[in-house]
Amino acid sequence: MEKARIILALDSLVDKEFLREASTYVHGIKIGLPLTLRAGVDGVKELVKGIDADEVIIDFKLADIGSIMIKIASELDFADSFISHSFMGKLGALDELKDFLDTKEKKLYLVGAMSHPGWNDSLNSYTASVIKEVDPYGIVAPATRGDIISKFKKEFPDKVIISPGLGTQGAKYGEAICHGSSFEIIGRSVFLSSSPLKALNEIIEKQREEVLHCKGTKTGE
Ligand code: BMP
Repeated sequence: MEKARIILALDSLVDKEFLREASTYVHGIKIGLPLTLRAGVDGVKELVKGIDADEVIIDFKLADIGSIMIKIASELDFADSFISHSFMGKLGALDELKDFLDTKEKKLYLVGAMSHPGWNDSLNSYTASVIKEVDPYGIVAPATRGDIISKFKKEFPDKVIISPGLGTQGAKYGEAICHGSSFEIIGRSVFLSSSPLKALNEIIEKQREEVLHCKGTKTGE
């Protein structure tokens, strides 16, 4: 069966057996700083070893000068992709990180806009200008505000958009895909459940139904 358009957000320790099975249903997993601080880099490496994810994304939201971001990424060479903020700009920061990741054949995602209520959408024209200059592989845009996803998709039709903010943060499963995202990022709605695999399967079903429903009406392809 085709994998669900989901990236599991791992922000706390999870059971390896659960992850092994869950990874067969979803596109990718996203490793947060809280998990890495708890498990250590070797612990995270061990956790993801042998799982079936197509993409392992490190989400430390890098936000520093280039050489420091490169140092951090170098310590995590088991990952396929890295998420960085975009507000630092290109010269001396994101240009260096992007070049480094390109040489390692790894992907860079830049945060276009965040999902929480306090994000100021007037920053988005600036983040979009940085995204244009840096030309990352993908963009993080909020499931909580579908119109913002649509704007980024319109401006960057070839970029992979990944979107957090579903379930616990309020957005409906499938809604981000319907607005143009490639993958929905989901964490607590799975991991805080007493039965994470059951929760994940229910979410996958809800996402499929919503995307089926919006196909042809928005950008649910
Ligand atoms: P949850 O489904 O538990 O709300 O997790 C969302 C995940 O997406 C977290 O790992 C968080 O760091 C990340 N995230 C977010 O919630 N909002 C953003 O704007 C950007 C993120 O990366």
